[in-house]
Amino acid sequence: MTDLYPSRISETPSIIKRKDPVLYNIHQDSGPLKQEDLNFYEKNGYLLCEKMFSDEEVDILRKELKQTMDDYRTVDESHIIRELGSEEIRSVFDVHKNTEFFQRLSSHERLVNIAQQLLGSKVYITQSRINFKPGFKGKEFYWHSDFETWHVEDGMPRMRAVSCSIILTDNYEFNGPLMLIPGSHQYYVQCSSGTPGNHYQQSLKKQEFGVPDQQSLKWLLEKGGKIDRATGPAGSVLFFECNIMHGSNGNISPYPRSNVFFVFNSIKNQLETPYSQLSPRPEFLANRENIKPIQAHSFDLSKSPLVL
Ligand code: 6CS
Ligand code: FE
Repeated sequence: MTDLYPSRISETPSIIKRKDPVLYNIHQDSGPLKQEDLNFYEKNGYLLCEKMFSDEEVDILRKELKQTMDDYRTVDESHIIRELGSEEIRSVFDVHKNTEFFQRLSSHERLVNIAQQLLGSKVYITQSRINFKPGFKGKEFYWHSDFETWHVEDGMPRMRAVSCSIILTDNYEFNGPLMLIPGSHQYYVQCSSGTPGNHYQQSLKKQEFGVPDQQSLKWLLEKGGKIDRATGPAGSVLFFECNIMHGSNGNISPYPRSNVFFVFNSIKNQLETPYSQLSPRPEFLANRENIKPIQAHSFDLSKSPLVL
């Protein structure tokens, strides 16, 4: 089978055009997003929906996030990622499986209906995580396309996934918000070759392979015209296309920046063997077991235990 998106096979990086649509089977009536939102997403590769969750809901979400972090503070398991050279928690993966609250949240109709509308099919979660970026100490995420990693290391066949980041703290210019290059999802940067074994153990702390070269980044930036930032109040939700070039700076401000992050993949785009010689990454990063389409639910976040 030919690989539509080869990467890390040559020492010389290059850029090819995207070979998949951005929106699938799209018409406005198939979900909650309006035509102008769909157009924005198609053109730019992301969409920030301000205040999708109310202040009361954000309080509950933040409490659950803190609880999860406290629960894992001293736990040494592979799905809990700490910062390089410190005990500070950077990310907790697989929250849609390991915590009841986040499991339910991942089926919330507000999120799922949008993911279905963008991807034109039923969806499932291929990866979930909570990212903490504490004040003073939060570290950066270097520029990358998620799809490049998911294709090469996890065997995601096509660009038909969307990440959904629920912003739980106000995001300012100065507390390390996500930065995105508009329109970069239309191009695929073929990164230079070489990936160490068990790459994820290092890349989740600091990614150095499967990242674009500086020339390609400059090229994407010239095309896109600017670096956009996902700034906005807590409760906003950012949907971003799996191939958009993004990253974030460290956080030396006193204000934390944390988010919950679900990756919805089309049920028609399930993972295969990696598009490389690498062994598949663990289940907590790339879900393959018991894949079922999500049934969207509407429920009240403040009910505890949550009633579906
Ligand atoms: O490894 C992953 O699946 C995600 N994390 C990083 C640091 N890069 C690629 C992707 O976003
Ligand atoms: Fe990413």
